Amino acid sequence: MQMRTFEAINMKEAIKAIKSELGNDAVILSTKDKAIKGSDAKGVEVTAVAASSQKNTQRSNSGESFAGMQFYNQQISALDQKINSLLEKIPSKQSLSSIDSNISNLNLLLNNYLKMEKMPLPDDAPEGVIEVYKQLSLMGIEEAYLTKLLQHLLGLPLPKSDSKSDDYYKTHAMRWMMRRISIAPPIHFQDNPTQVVHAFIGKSSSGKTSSICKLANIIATKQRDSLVIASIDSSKLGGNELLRVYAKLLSIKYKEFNSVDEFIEDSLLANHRGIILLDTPSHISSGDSLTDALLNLKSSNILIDFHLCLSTTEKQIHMDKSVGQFSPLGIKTLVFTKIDEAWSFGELFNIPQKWSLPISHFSFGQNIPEDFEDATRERVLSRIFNI
Ligand SMILES: Nc1nc2c(ncn2[C@@H]2O[C@H](COP(=O)(O)OP(=O)(O)OP(=O)(O)O)[C@@H](O)[C@H]2O)c(=O)[nH]1
Ligand SMILES: [Mg+2]
Repeated sequence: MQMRTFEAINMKEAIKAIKSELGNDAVILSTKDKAIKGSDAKGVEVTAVAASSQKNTQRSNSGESFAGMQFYNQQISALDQKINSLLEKIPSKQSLSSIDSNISNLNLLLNNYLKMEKMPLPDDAPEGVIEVYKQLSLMGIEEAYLTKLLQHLLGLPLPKSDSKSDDYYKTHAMRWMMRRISIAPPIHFQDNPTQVVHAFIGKSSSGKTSSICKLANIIATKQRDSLVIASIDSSKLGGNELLRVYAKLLSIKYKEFNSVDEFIEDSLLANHRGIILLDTPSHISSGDSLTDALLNLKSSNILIDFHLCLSTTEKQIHMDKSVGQFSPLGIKTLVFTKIDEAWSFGELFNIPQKWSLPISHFSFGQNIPEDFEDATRERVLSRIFNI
């Protein structure tokens, strides 16, 4: 086999040269554009092989096969490069799973939206129903839930006495909502002798660090020795000062890490039995997204629960975004913070409903450890109904 590479100003010229050198049976193996030396114009480079060339019979067999091998090696390494560059473009398993979960988020929200059959308040609705409707509407309860509640209230038998109509409908509305509020067991209830990491996640200033200090105080009363506070938040200079000082005050072990990987590889994790409260950053500076970095925690063998802190001073759309952002991690519970600064409490009902997530705790002030409590259905209702 004789293989040769030809350079010419165009394909026609190249074929002419091939035919004259390798004969009419020559087979073209590859073509590519090539700059012509000393000019801006582009020419072609064609590699061809003589099919049954008489001219080449003098060539030694070993020389031919060497040239052939060289050619195929070049082709294979070019293919290799192409495959590698394609592989680089294929999204990682993690980003696929995050896309997957974002699609399910969208699906969920779309379904939620489609299910909303908005029902106008009928003119002849009882006074008590109108009162409840107005109050809940003012509190920001979503239209979809208001409509369902309205259908429920309007389906009730009329109250026996008109003077008690307000209370009658309010009590029924509260019962209806009570059945739908999902509360998680408080984090400090878990007397698990094995190691569990409770990671607090959320947007910047959502109350992660403060909640950890408050919770550590409760857990320390029962399990001081098996409690550890750790932080992988190295985003701010001195950002962990509160945790460090508070851990010292409570005589609890404290350790900080520069990254998720550092935490996973640390001996603390391998040897500790008991609860680790883990503080996380609201963003990271490396190329990975925060959720991707935290996903590494999940894929390691650590038993980890993620608790999402949501500041009630935020608008609901921002809370929804926060849940959406962190949902690939599998959020275990919601911690509503800054309840003392909120104007309306509809989100305490809307967000857990919409995302099917239970609430574990409320934080209602800056005082550590006082302003923190276990979530209860009654607390949610008392905030919403202002009682
Ligand atoms: N009023 C009020 N302030 C709170 C509450 N929880 C936290 N704060 C305050 O909100 C600010 C931010 O709280 P952090 O606990 O540092 O929030 P974080 O999520 O750790 O913030 P980053 O680490 O910066 O993302 C601090 O000034 C806290 O004192 C609360 O329930 N009510
Ligand atoms: Mg913090």
